[in-house]
Amino acid sequence: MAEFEDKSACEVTVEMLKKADEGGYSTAFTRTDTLKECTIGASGICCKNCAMGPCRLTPSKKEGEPEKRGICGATPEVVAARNFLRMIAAGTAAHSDHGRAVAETFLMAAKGEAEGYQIKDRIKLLEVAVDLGIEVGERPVEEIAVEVGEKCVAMFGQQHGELAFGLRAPEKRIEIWRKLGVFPRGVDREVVEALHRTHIGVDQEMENIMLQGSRCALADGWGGSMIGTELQDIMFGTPTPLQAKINLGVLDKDQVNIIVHGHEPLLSEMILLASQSDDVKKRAEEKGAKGINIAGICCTANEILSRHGIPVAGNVLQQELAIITGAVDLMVVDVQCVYQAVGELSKCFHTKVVTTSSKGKMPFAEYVEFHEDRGLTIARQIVEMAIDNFPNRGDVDIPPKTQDFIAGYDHEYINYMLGGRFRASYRPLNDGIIDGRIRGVVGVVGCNNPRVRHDAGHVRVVSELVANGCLVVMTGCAAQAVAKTGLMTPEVAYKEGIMPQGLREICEAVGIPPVLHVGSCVDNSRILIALTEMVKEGGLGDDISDLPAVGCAPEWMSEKAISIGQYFVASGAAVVFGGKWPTLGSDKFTRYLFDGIFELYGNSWHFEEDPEKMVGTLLRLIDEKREALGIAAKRERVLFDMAARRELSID
Ligand code: SF4
Ligand code: MSK
Repeated sequence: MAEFEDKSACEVTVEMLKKADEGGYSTAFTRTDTLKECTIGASGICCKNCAMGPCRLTPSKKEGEPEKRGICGATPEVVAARNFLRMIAAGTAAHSDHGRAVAETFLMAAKGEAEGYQIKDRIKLLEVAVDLGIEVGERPVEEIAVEVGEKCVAMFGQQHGELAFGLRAPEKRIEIWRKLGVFPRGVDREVVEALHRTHIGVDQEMENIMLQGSRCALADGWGGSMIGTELQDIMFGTPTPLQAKINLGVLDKDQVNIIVHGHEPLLSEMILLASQSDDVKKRAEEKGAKGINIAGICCTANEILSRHGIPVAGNVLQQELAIITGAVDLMVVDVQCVYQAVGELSKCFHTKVVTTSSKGKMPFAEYVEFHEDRGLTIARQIVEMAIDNFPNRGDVDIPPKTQDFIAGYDHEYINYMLGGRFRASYRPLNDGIIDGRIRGVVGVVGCNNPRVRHDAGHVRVVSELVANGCLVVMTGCAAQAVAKTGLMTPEVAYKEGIMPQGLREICEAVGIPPVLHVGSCVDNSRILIALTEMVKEGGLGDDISDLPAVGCAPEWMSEKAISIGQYFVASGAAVVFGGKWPTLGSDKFTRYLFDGIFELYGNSWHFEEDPEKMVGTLLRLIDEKREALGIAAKRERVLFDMAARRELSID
């Protein structure tokens, strides 16, 4: 079992890996063992941007030998910078194409042309309308919604000027962006320009390449992602805290199990709606099932979790393991983070895998094209496919363990919970930081990566941050990793040894856990708004770069994570990544990202492979900001108490 335990810190995952091994099933974990990474590619110095290459600019082994150049003369730092910018562009494109699909559906819903979708949060609609400069007055809600939808759709193709949501940032940050010329113009334009600049023979200065890196990433955080989050909230409801369960034990042997996986809630919201109708439930009973059980994986899970408390089956590395339980009657996917392997693996079981987006098809899967104008009808068709597949089940082996946790802490709710309905504000949070009860705020986000022990980095970093008095906000698969430990329950505040007295007092008084689940990957835009609110509240400087707040991604793997990291850095927050760093082949470019850009943004990137050392870096960065603000207090680093570790099953 030890060998399996080396691969994951999640007990349920370890159990399923053993089962996969016994059954001879290939998973991302086993493929990692057999697939050696290409060290040149991994260090960012392989260029294949034209057919004169690929040019592998490995460092010279002999002293005095000149540095390698590409056939076009490209230096390692330029190759590394171009590769880095291409990652940002791909990440921005993924988040923003999600945002565009949401905006287009929103517009259809506002016009009454999207079956099953509606305008649920009218207050948020008006707030967003005001931010977009739309006249509200006594106008009908539908009319305002149409104008909001049109403005948001237009932000993707906007060619000039400044993205409207970027103007929500603190004034000082806006001035920095204007001075550097990195205020994004339109979402698509920044992605296109990033690809143009990295084409052979265009941008050959790493500093200039990275200006576009910032502009493109900002178009993600303050553009595509923010549009996605805001309009999803208006259509499906702004999240508020609710209790849910997590881990593969949420699958039910007696019910039809449907896994929703991918990213956009446009599909999963309709699947949920379709599964609740009486005749669909009756059909399930006729097939011998006690009901229909919807569970999520990856960020689709986070979306329907945050708004409906739908259980989470697991994070990205558990997608294949879910199928190996034999209990999944249908896995329906849309876009992003869906492993191609699930299609082929499903053929070893009765599970149907259904792709729904024309952007993402897969061998061995059935394709049911999703169209938002007939969303509910198509969702119903998919739910019926799952029901009809229920009698085909073979052996079922569901690991029984689940964990309760609380999700749904968006920035609006944080505002409300701290100050109450009549004096909602970030004042208590800022005061808690100023008086030292909260040492700092850390956003821990991102994926799992089988090249590092599954969930271990997230859990280690977060538990130690909490033990050292930090309030942690989380999104994505990282949030799911920590939800599995129990650190996302308010009761944790009453346990000994978990956190220092000051943080404990705040958690007890407000009734929150020390770790807040704030949603999916696009919801990192909520963290941008929360940081801005902290600045505007006062007492912690006049820019995001002054705050004792840091971002980190201990187990990242996706290009979206690089885009997220860059938009946080360009917005003024320090960012620490774990796992591996994609530019180490060029010292010059790496030093620029880690030190050079500090001059521009007031913070920079950092890399720390070891989670233990990562905590040290995060605390140091927080303490430096506290020192600069004149609110520093001398304190020792606390290690997470062993008894508490056992109580939370954190190894
Ligand atoms: Fe090589 Fe230059 Fe072509 Fe890249 S762009 S593959 S470095 S010749
Ligand atoms: S799903 S991007 S693996 S967090 Fe957003 Fe998880 Fe990373 Fe996909």
